[in-house]
Amino acid sequence: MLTSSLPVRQVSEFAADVRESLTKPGQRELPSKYLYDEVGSALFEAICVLPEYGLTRADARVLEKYAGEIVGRLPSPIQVAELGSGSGKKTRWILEALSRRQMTYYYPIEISPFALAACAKELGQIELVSIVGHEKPYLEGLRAVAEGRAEQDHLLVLFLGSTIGNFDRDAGDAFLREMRAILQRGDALLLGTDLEKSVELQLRAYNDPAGVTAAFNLNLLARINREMGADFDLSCFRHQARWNRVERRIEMHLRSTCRQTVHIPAASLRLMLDEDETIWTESSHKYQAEGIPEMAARTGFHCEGQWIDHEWPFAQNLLIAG
Ligand code: AVI
Repeated sequence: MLTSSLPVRQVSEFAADVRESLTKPGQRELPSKYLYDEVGSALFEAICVLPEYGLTRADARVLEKYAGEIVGRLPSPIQVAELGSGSGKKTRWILEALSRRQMTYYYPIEISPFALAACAKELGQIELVSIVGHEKPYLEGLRAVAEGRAEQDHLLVLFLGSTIGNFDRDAGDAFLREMRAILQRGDALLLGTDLEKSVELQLRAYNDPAGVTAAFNLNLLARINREMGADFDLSCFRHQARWNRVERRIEMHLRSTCRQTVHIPAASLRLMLDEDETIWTESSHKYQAEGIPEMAARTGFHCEGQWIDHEWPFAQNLLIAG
């Protein structure tokens, strides 16, 4: 039996979100945050090691190479909060660099208890680092960390892996502004952003030949079947990755291969899909390095430094709350 089923309150929130997004006029959607149940999180870990998906390795390479330099630009003393820690592997470089100069508290913030456990296992052994996990949505967790800190402590927030790219551009700005409102002047945000590269490379990263990304995408329908008693027939859907040239983003869709009806009892929904109609499940916005300082200025930060991986164009941006 899967242990990742949600408590009743969250199932009904999930059902309400599924109902709302699938019945939107025009393009049907499903919120990308629901891709990450236990199976989806494991599939995402597998995506991160795919040869075609260079993003995670680039993110880690920049941190490994420049952690000392990045840490050298931070105020002292400083505590670290991470939004969506994942397994915590990349964070090691920053925590090790910081622990050379101070005792550090590290607060991973995650809604997934599995990811929090993996993170504690991965990072638990670093000397002079204490880990306190928060099983909460990002901003709620960050608020708790910010309120609990000692007066003299600054905060470094890590938002790595280009997760910001999964927000629409306006929602990304709004999210950074909300984050800024929780922080104090001089606090830091290390923001990872995947940079634009050839369309071919980008499409391959989200449509790998082994089908791992397809499985990750299709698992969302399987999850709705498991948790809501729905009857999606996965063999009647195909994974699709598209490059949206206007919005500068990859979009993941699930294409219905025939005209079909799906029942989702927990969402009180009977869904009729046409042949070739798609359900849009995720966006991954891509960035230009020169645009990041503007994004920082729009949202109450200034860009103090930028470190770029040229093998797989990716930028770590150090933003300071102004
Ligand atoms: C978590 N996020 C940054 C990944 C991305 O690249 O947008 C999720 C992902 N979706 C498909 N592959 C990876």
